[in-house]
Amino acid sequence: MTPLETVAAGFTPYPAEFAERYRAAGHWRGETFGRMLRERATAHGERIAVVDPGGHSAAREERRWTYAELDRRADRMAAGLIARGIRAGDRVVVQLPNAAEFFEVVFALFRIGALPVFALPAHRYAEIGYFCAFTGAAAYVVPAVEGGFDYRELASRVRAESPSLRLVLVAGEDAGEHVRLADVPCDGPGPSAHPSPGDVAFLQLSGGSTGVPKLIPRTHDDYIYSLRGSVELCALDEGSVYLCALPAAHNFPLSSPGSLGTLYAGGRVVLCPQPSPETAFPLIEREGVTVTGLVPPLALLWLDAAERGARGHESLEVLLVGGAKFSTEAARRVRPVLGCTLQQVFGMAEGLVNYTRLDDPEELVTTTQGRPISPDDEVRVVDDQDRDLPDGVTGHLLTRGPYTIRGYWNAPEHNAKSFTADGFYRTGDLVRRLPSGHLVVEGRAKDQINRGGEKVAAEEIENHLLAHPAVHDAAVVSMPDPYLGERTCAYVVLKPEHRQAPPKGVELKRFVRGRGLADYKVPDRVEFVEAFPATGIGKVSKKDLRAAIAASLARP
Ligand code: AMP
Ligand code: DBH
Repeated sequence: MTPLETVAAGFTPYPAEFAERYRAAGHWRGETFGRMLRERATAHGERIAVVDPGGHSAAREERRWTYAELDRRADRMAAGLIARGIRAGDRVVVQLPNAAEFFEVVFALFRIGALPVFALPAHRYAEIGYFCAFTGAAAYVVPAVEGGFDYRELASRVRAESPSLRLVLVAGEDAGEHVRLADVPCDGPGPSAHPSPGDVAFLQLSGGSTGVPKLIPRTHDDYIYSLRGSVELCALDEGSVYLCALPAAHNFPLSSPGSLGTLYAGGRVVLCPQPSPETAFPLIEREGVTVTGLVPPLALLWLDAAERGARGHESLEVLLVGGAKFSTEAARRVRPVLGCTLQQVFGMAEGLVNYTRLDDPEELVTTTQGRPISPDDEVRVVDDQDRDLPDGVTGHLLTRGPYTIRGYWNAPEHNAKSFTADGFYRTGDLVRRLPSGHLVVEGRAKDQINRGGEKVAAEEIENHLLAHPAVHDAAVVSMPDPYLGERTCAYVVLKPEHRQAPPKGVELKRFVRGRGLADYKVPDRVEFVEAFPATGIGKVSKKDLRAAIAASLARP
């Protein structure tokens, strides 16, 4: 199979009648990312597209790239990647910090028709090795050293075990045994064919609820529609300055409206090396930032800092908060404390994104998670038997629409469970719908912990715990946390022969970390029990475990 055939084989296309409807409605306009950047460069070439303050391993000094420069760089990077054997349909794992190179590489790949696989800086050997193996990745792009972690070493290890991986590119001065990203661009021939708007543009990651992360295939047409819709609802235009404070590759800061939405609107993206108020506020002030997106724990940190008198945030007009539930109490503080409009956003990399509208009454903005972008987003709230529920009653959220996937990439068994026969995605979220169409997130049915916006699939962590020689069984559940909303608690049953001299909790944490897992997935707490509480039919009752840890935390 050619790389393009491999991509197509794992992709569940939109049924023809839906594709036609979305085109007829003007949602899908036949745009692609490669051409979008070219058009913006033609329309306003000398305007600044990306500001990177530097100070990371990709570059010490500040960079300010115009649209024309980003466009030119993407072309030269595309030519260089082609010269090094990257072809349409190749998968390329991109794991970069918030650096200008992220856009140079990603737009180059878009132009070639190669697919970025959007890894996060926090991912380690377990995740990256899996992404490379599962996608058959041809290349992997990393920084040199970032946050004290040497990605070149990780890349060497991954490369030794991934036969498909032909190329490791390092953003930074010293690439070690790999290739310097800065040495790739050239003036050679560009791509011979352009990707089609209906082609898969990239693979995004799901927070997941299964043993291994799932990959989300998004097309140019569907994703660009979600950008256009977001740009409109967030009122972005050429004068907008978006601060990318969360990891750039995550779906929220990428597309809601995020950096890609900002570039779509002809605005300016300012990359923030890390999201603390100490770093972000001065940058906001210096660059005249007008809009940004944060997860709830960071929004709380910003609110507290501003209340204590920290300044610099004054140019902010809109603050988007999403990724996890933002409490009404915190939401009410945004306008008085930060002086900007709050926009709640409830989205998912699989598609559906809900926003509160900028002109919604304060009550809706502070108590709901918004309503869908598109009039063609179909939302169902159903009971356990998939029967529709009336407004106001909490149930499972199912959705289908012009930018929601019809299947994970290459996951037929899982797709049979995650999608209804007629193509609705089972989000795993429990919501209540108001007559206005606004949704209130009430909880979660999926086996996942939402650690302040960072999703942890319980089963994935349980599998790692089960690999420990002393562990007989493991059940990972959420526990309440005042700062992150939730943290992870691992309940563990030891093998009988290990009960006399049990390992300590920290040892199990160290063990999980040692298996090369992203830090945020390491259990925050480990509890040893003799047996798990069971449900009526004998399954582990996670409900009881959650209640037990919550009760024990509540005791003084
Ligand atoms: P993912 O599938 O990894 O992209 O994560 C999407 C999930 O994050 C959603 O299905 C929700 O569970 C959660 N989520 C995102 N935004 C919000 C929000 N504003 N409030 C509550 N949960 C959210
Ligand atoms: O949590 C998410 O995945 C998310 C949150 C807000 C998202 O994907 C989005 C907006 O687009």
